[in-house]
Amino acid sequence: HFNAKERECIATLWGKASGHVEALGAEALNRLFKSCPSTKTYFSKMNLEAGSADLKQQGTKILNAIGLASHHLDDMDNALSDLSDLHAFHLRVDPGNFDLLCHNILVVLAIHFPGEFTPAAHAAFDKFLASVSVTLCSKYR
Ligand code: ZNH
Repeated sequence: HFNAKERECIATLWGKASGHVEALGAEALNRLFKSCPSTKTYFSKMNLEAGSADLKQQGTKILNAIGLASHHLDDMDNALSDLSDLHAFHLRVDPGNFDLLCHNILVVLAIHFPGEFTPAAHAAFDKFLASVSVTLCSKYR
């Protein structure tokens, strides 16, 4: 799983991001929708313009879930259980979309926290987001 250095990197980066979930989350979603337009189909009822209230609200929810996961590196299945039910049984988001979102989250962190986004932190956070994605996709059949 995660070694001590990885845990330190994840905690440091999340420590920087946690106070800005709305802005960072909205920016990550805006970048996702601009760079991968097919992902917009899941959010047909939302206003997906840059800076919209919907984008801020959804971005906040996603990043708060990632924050929760960062505090449960060793029991993510439990901590994200309801959320994986939602994505697998109700939303049925194609698993490939998770990589796209994770990539855009990394881009946003790299832009806003260049000092903390060292190669080691990049690798650790990438691994962390991948394991959040695996968890959220674990109940797909
Ligand atoms: Zn998701 C929802 C998280 C991915 C799509 N999400 C959601 C929520 C959360 C989340 C928290 C809310 C819930 C409630 O409300 O209860 N996601 C998440 C995370 C991730 C995700 C953490 C990763 C990392 N999602 C995703 C993707 C997609 C999605 C990739 C596609 C593309 N989600 C979604 C939808 C929804 C959600 C559609 C619903 C919205 C509404 O509200 O309508």
